Amino acid sequence: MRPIKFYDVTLKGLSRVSWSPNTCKIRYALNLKNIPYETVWISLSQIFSEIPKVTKSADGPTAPIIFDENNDIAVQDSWKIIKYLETTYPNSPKLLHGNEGLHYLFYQYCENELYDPIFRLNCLDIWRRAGSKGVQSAFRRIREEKYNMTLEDVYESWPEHVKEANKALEPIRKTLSEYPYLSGDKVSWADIVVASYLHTADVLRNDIFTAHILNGVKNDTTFSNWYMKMTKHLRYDESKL
Ligand SMILES: N[C@@H](CCC(=O)N[C@@H](CS)C(=O)NCC(=O)O)C(=O)O
Repeated sequence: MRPIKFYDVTLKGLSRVSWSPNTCKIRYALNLKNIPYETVWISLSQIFSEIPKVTKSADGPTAPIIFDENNDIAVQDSWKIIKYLETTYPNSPKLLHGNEGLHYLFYQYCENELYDPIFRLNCLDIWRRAGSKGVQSAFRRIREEKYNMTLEDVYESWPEHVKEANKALEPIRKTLSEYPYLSGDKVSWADIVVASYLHTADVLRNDIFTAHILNGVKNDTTFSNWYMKMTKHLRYDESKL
């Protein structure tokens, strides 16, 4: 089998670190499924110049995408990618465990409740490392319009983001106090989604993440143990620029 090409996004000063909550899901999935791949690192601005050359699609370019030479196919969007990997490589370890709908539901919960507070916690750091001036100004404009405040004010209001993230994590912590993984005995897409979102804060605002989220609930070591167990699967391939 030829290795799958996996497009991941790099930030200035963090070369070859999978910081993105979106691409990280697919790195986890490829590692856990033992599917051979090679990373193609691109910058935020290259999402717009390089991705369309691969997808040849009219859809707005986003990362992650994969290109599977074995079937001559490009797949865009992390949910579509995990479904593709599950059906195309049925002998690799399963991550949806025959429960696609339930995993989709959980994914939607995380997108709605967890993604945004984590993003707000990190958005000034992403902006600082975004690369070109053009990308930086578009990034700032879009987020400041959305949040109706400056990125610096979003940065300063981190206690609010932490509170919101911890609220969203409540049912997740509770589930992990009953089961080793979020969908039971085996690691699954649900674990990947939460671990990937948290990983962004781990990379970009490590002190706040560690003190207030990872160890944010007194006497709850189950959650941090689960997170540490997950990060062991965040390996890197022999990647190329
Ligand atoms: N739903 C998509 C979201 C991907 C996404 O938004 N990726 C970011 C990079 S981390 C991106 O491509 N942003 C560029 C844009 O939205 O214009 C997925 O899960 O793959």
